[in-house]
Amino acid sequence: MMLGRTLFVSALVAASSSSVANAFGPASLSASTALSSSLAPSSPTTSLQMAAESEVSFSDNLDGSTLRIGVLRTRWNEEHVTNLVNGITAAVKECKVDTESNLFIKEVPGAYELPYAAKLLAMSGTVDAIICCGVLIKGETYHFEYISEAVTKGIMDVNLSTMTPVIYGVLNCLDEEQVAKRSSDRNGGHNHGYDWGKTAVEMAIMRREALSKTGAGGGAGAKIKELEKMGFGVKGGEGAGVEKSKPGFF
Ligand code: RBF
Repeated sequence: MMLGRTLFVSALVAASSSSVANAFGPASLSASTALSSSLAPSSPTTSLQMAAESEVSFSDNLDGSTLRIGVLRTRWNEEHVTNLVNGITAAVKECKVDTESNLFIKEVPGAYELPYAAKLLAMSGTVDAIICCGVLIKGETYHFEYISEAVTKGIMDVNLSTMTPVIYGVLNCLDEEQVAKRSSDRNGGHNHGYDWGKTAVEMAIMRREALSKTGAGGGAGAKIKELEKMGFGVKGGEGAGVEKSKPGFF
């Protein structure tokens, strides 16, 4: 499984680090071929190993020096979420994101509020990718199931309706011990925030490449340009406000 995923990610990174024409052209076919190999049966893994190891690898050459990244984080489960945000910050820093001026971090009360805040931030057109970061822990009632499902669907909706990559940085765990293993590198755990930071940079680069692709058919680039006219993404769109240099809300 790990090898398959690694192949898939390598194929994507190879495609995105080559020319724009390749990134969303025929080269992406080889990525989908690699994906099918990632569905091959895997050897059993213990939950401790799964927590401790990242199951995904990233290119060492992700260049985020011109990217603006938004992080929306909950106050629920504050300590764990802060650890995750620290992981995100370390990862984007490694990718040369200017964390002083190009990393926007905003709190919301709980995970249920994340999709709404993500939509506002995406519509502001001031960020290239968003990470929604929170922790849901199962309690005695059905709240966990309802919130978890709504948030998961809500975040995907914002991805597709705004064409802004919104990274799913929400842990859904049965207890605090499971959270601790996934939000910190301590005690054999792995901070998944680190992977979410790298994912945000990789997807923001992919979006930039799609945006710069022009010509007949247009693909994702044309779709994004259509959204800009409607006021999503500030650059030059009708109904768009003053262009902002800093990432943030309206
Ligand atoms: N928000 C979280 O981010 N994580 C949780 O584990 C969590 N558990 C909740 C459990 C209950 C019983 C309730 C009422 C709310 C919980 N929330 C949690 C808050 C939720 O995401 C949201 O902020 C509130 O429901 C207000 O919309």
